[in-house]
Formats: sequence, C-alpha cells, structure tokens
Amino acid sequence: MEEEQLHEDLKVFKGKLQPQGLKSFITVYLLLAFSFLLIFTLFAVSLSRVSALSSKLQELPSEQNHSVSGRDFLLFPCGPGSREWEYFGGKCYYFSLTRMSWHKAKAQCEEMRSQLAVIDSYAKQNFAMFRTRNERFWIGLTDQHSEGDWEWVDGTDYKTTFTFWKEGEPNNSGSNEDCAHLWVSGKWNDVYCTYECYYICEKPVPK
Ligand SMILES: [Ca+2]
Ligand SMILES: [Ca+2]
Repeated sequence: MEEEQLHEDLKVFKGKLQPQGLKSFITVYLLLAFSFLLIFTLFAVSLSRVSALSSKLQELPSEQNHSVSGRDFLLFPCGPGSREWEYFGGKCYYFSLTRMSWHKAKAQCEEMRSQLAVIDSYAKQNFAMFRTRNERFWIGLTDQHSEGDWEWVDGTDYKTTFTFWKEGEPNNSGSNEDCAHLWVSGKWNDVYCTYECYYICEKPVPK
C-alpha cells in the first residue's frame, strides 16, 4: 500500500513538475533565441558601420588628389606637364629658346596647338617686353599679303587695336620687311620674314 501511495505521489509530483520544466525550457530557448537575435543585430550594425567607414576611407585619396590638382592649378595654370608655358591675363605664353624664321615659328606654335602671340594691349606688351628684354622675338603680325596692310594671325583687327612700333617703324626697309618682331627695346620692328629670331606662342589656358 505504501508503495502504491508512493507511486501516486510521484505521479502527482511529476505532473506538477513537467509543465514548470517545459516553461523553463521554453524560457531558456527564448532567451537564447533573443540573445542570438541581439548578437546578429549588433553584428549587422557593426558591419554596416565598418562598410560606411571603409567607403569614406576610399573617398579620401580622391579628395586629396583633388586638392593636389587644385594646388597644381594655382602653381601651374598652364598645366603641370608644360611648365615652360607662362600664365598671364588668362592665357599661356611660350618664349622660345631657339631662333628661326617667322613662318617656321608660326608653324612651330601651331604644332604646339597655339599661335604666334597677338599683342593687343599695353598690359600684354609690358609682360612680353619684361620677358624678352635685349632679345628679338617674333609676334603674330605680318603685311606679307598686301604691303602696309598689317594683319594679326588670329584675325584681330590691326587698325583698331593697340600698336607699339619703334620710332620710324614699320619702314619696309629694302621693300622686303613683312614680318614683325619685338626689337631689343621691346618695341616693334618690321624685318624680312626669313630673319631668324626667337618667338612667342600664345594659347588659352588648358581646361
Ligand atoms: Ca612690309
Ligand atoms: Ca623695319
């Protein structure tokens, strides 16, 4: 009898214990699931932050490059790859180191995607004069097509534009002087076109 009673009590005890055990198991399971979810969420957030930081880091060199090119533009507005070109008044100028005839100089400038300089203002004359002191330099001015009718190579109207001829020039000496250059004083002189002297090329600032 006592044994039967013991079995009965055990059944009652198990019956009471089982739902509580199940509850605990579900609670633990839910806690675990919640923890996994939390860890996963934290991991995902961290990953997205790392990814954002990495893309920002990738942007940094390009910003740096931009500032370098900006600095280069300030130092070399005519392009860091062509430092022999000098900037003045929104244009770039090349002062040659070799001497040649006017036509060869004209072709040489064109080969460098430029033209013989058109001195159309006193400011530009001053700039050119300062750079060419004591040497002769061709400019883009000729009367080869019609004696006395001076023409700028870019079609700038000669008659209404600035001039800076040396006293007594142009004199077409020997009836053979059809090309203009800056004389040693910086003032203009007409001379025969096959004369060999330095030359000034001019081009817009590269974009
Ligand atoms: Ca002439
Ligand atoms: Ca002359």
